[in-house]
Amino acid sequence: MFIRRRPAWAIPESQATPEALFHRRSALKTGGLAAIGAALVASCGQNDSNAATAPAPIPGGDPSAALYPFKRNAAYTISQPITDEKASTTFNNYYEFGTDKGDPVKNAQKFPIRPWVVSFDGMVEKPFQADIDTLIKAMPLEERLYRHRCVERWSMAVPWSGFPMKALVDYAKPTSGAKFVTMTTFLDRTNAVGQHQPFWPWPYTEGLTMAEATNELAFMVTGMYGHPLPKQNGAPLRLATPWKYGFKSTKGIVKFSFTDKQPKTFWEALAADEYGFWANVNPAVPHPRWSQAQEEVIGTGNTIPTTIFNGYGAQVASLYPDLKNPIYFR
Ligand SMILES: Nc1nc2c(c(=O)[nH]1)N[C@H]1C(S)=C(S)[C@@H](COP(=O)(O)O)O[C@H]1N2
Ligand SMILES: [Mo]
Repeated sequence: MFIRRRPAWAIPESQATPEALFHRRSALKTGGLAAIGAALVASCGQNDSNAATAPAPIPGGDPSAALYPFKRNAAYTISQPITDEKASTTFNNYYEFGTDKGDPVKNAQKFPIRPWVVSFDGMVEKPFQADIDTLIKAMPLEERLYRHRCVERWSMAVPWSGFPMKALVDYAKPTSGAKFVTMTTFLDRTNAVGQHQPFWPWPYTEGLTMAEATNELAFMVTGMYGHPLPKQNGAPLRLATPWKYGFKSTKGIVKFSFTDKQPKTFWEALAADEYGFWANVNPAVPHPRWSQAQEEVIGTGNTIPTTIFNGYGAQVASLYPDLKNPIYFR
């Protein structure tokens, strides 16, 4: 038995009105790592044979499955152990499927991920759509080991399969005026229980500058641990930007829009003072409600110090002209 508690940044459904969000923060100061720990223990205790967690089969099988595993790119490695797959696939943030860490693995399995069409629009030579399997086959596929740091102070280390976002940007052919790319998650109120919650600004959106999106580290993810992504981890297409807090890593992407205006993101629309557009990891810039100096490595119970840009400063620090400006770090 355990007591289900919300992470500090989440709110119970009953309080989930914009008014509640902005006026009841003082009631939300409890929780934090204790809640994360409880959720992890709970989710890891789930029974594998639970029918609710058995993935809905794709008719004819996952057309991309035979492409795995992708060849590992040795340039992207890490010094810490890879997180146990059981931990990283049962302890998730994917609010489309519920706000508790164990909700996505339970609630996402019936969600259909084929057919899956990805749209490219806005400031591109010509708007177009691509079937996910056509897109995957057109991309330079590889595996990378990356660290992932959530704004809630937990982290993991994962072998992602996918392709550089730079290759996707080239495929989209943005025009020279494009300065940002917005990623949009699916909207499916029938199959995503979290999207029944009407006050949140669905669909989930996130954005990057073109310089960020074409940085060598920005990675489009289609799989993990050498096979296609589990639904709870954002199948069939998600982002990994390992120098930024995890909420930038949009899951279940259906659209890339190119624009010359900085997009307003899902979390910015909800709480701009807490979850900004830039969201680069920095242990020296606390979240308004908690320190970011440390992180708990899921599946281990260990707490380790957080590092600037999550350890990826060599690749990305030059993207940010003023490293003293706290706006880049929330
Ligand atoms: N569409 C969508 N993408 C999302 C989220 C979400 O709720 N919806 N949560 C984000 C957050 S806060 C984190 S930490 C990561 C979690 O990825 P994981 O469950 O694979 O660890 O997904 C990110 N992408
Ligand atoms: Mo997160």
